[in-house]
Amino acid sequence: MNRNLISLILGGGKGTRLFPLTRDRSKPAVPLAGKYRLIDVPISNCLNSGINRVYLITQFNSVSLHRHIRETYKFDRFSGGFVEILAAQQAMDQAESDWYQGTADAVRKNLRYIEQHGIEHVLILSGDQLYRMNFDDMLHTHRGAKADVTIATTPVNAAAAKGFGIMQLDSTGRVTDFVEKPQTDEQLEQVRTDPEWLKSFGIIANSRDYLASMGIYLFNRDLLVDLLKSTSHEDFGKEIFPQAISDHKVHVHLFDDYWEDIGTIKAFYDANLALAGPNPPFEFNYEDAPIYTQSRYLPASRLLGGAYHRSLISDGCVIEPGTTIENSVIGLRTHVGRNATIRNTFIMGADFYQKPEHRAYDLESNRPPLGIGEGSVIDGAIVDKNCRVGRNVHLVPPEGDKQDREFGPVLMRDGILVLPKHAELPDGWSV
Ligand code: ADQ
Ligand code: ADP
Repeated sequence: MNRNLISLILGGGKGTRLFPLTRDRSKPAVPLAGKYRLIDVPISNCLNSGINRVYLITQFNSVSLHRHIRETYKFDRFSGGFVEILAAQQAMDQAESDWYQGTADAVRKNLRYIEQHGIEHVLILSGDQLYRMNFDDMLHTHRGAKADVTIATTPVNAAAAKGFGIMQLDSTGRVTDFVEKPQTDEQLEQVRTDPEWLKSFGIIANSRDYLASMGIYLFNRDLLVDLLKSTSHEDFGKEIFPQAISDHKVHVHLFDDYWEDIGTIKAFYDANLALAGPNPPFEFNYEDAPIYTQSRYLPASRLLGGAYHRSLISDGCVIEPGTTIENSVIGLRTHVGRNATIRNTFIMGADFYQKPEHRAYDLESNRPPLGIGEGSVIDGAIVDKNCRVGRNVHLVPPEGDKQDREFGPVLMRDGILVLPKHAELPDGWSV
């Protein structure tokens, strides 16, 4: 275990990009791949890299996040390990209007944890990315270069480059230019990297001529404290790095493997469905570096007959006969009624089981029970937890229409229908 390094995970600002999934919970608690939560990814990467002192900075500490962290990440007292939530809402000296500021500001408000005795390095991570990385390799790069700061970087193409902080390097790998989200052709040209340079590191560029910051930063502790105390910069990408590169040794750690920023509805949806395919770009079950999550005592799922293709079915589900499930992720405790069709959809499942007599009672009183009702068709949607979808409901985005809008309780984002947590759709409901 690395005792001189702490990790800070940035667990989300306003969380508007993942709305409505973040309506009732903080971003790190958003369910992922049927049985995990977003926060399990960076925490598991830390634990698998020998880092067991982890702070999670979040704007608000939802009950679900707190419960998940408490029940999942337990350390014995000899290890010195912890995962601690630092919520802005708990910093009583901050006025409410101060909450939602940038990443550097969020770290600045928690300087007292960073300034603790014995800490040499601080690793700053994002809470909404899907990847597997050994941070020990990054520390090795950092030490080898005698860097003050090391930024993990991955090559991306010109279209993607507009969404990231893009860097230019000298021949030693030191950052000489940092442009946050370059938009114009001139800006892009300014930060393009010669593919030959990448090739010398064994990376085939294939038009990925831009080195993107992955939002993963390794700082020498004293420098980080100094940078945050001596400026009022609010953001690492927009302000801290563009300035720091001239006065300090800012280096990169190259990474060329699966890495997705899943902070938008579209990216989140695509990444989840990609996991259901035959050759998923990301595996949760690496023996030497698994992704951890809460262990639950749930029975195996019951699939009572139907056509199931390229799908993940989580624990504790009951799928009635005659169902079609295709290219979908079905979360914990989902009940799917007879002859329902679910395609290209992420159903997050339920937090609790409903007894048969309660289901019967709901049906008698014309309220859809938990789960997906008989004969319903869902295609191209995210169904959040504890939803009640009635019988013969048609939840399919209108053809050719990509405009963000609302259909009753259902929101359309990037052409994907999102049914928020606890929502109900009566029998026969249609978009
Ligand atoms: P963005 O992802 O656009 O770019 P930002 O919105 O600052 O940057 O978010 C980074 C992470 O910090 C996210 O996980 C976010 O949820 C979290 N976060 C933001 N504000 C926060 C706050 N006040 N408190 C707690 N957490 C907060 C950044 C960099 C780019 C880089 C990309 C890589 O600025 O240079 O390329 O990340 O994804
Ligand atoms: P989310 O995943 O949407 O953030 P929560 O974490 O708040 O949701 O809920 C998950 C846990 O809450 C479950 O493990 C379950 O124990 C409990 N829970 C939530 N709602 C209920 C309920 N209505 N009845 C029983 N338990 C519930």
